[in-house]
Amino acid sequence: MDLQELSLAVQDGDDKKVKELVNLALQSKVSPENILNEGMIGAMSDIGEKFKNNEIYVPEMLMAARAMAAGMQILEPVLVETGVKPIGKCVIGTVKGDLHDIGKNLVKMMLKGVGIEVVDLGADVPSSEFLKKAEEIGADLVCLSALLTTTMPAMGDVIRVFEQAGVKDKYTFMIGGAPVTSSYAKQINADYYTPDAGTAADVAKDVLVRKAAN
Ligand code: B1M
Repeated sequence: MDLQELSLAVQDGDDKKVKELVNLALQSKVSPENILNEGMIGAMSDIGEKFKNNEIYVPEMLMAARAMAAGMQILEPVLVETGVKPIGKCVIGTVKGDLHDIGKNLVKMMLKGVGIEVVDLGADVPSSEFLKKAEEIGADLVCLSALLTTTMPAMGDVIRVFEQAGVKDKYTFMIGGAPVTSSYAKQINADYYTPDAGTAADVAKDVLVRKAAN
């Protein structure tokens, strides 16, 4: 099945068509990873390019994001199916001032997929909320996402809140998002930067397996 039609439906913000095409692709035995990567994530990159070139504006971006979310509702259970008992706990959120949650939702899904229990704080999350929830659930990992150059510093704010409370070393801090880099992770004292959701899940699993072995 040609996933180009799905990509175009996401870009057009046609959530009904996106649902139909995701279902059709699954029935045609296209792998959920291909549906996600080729049909949907690629569509959001194209949308970003068009926005940058002033070919589309915020409302169109928003409609594309909604269409992607509609498709994800169908894909998520298929991708997450795992059956293993939790290997660790994590709190995740997009930092203060940032409303982008699609990438964060993908990271959440992949973390669940490797057997991690995830508490999702949503988007535009105040720094103190990460500390509150991490302490409450006894999290192992704190995962932060930022998509704007202007909100990246809020990731450093979160880590500072944990440092000030004297509990930073209890947790592993993972950060990511399009403008984030590994040198930025070092700069703000985060433990890991990963470029995509799959790598984030691999690294998180590795951290938890090593922790369990100690
Ligand atoms: Co916005 N936006 N947006 N936007 N938006 C970008 C990010 C932008 C690059 C577009 C552009 O100019 N080309 C640009 C940022 C420029 C910059 O800062 N350098 C931008 C802008 C400017 C804005 C506004 C300021 C626009 C305005 O109002 N004038 C505004 C800001 C609002 C705010 O947050 N306060 C805004 C608003 C929006 C919408 C609300 C309309 C919508 C978001 C809806 C939503 O998320 N529910 C939106 C969208 C959709 C985008 C683009 C088109 C797509 C983002 C996306 O979902 N990508 C984006 C352009 C682009 O990225 N090419 C753009 C797909 C997603 C799967 O990728 O989130 O990168 P991503 O996640 C990846 C990795 O980064 C990584 O894994 C994911 C996949 O494997 N990852 C992690 C993410 N988090 C991670 C955490 C980890 C590890 C990996 O560890 C914990």
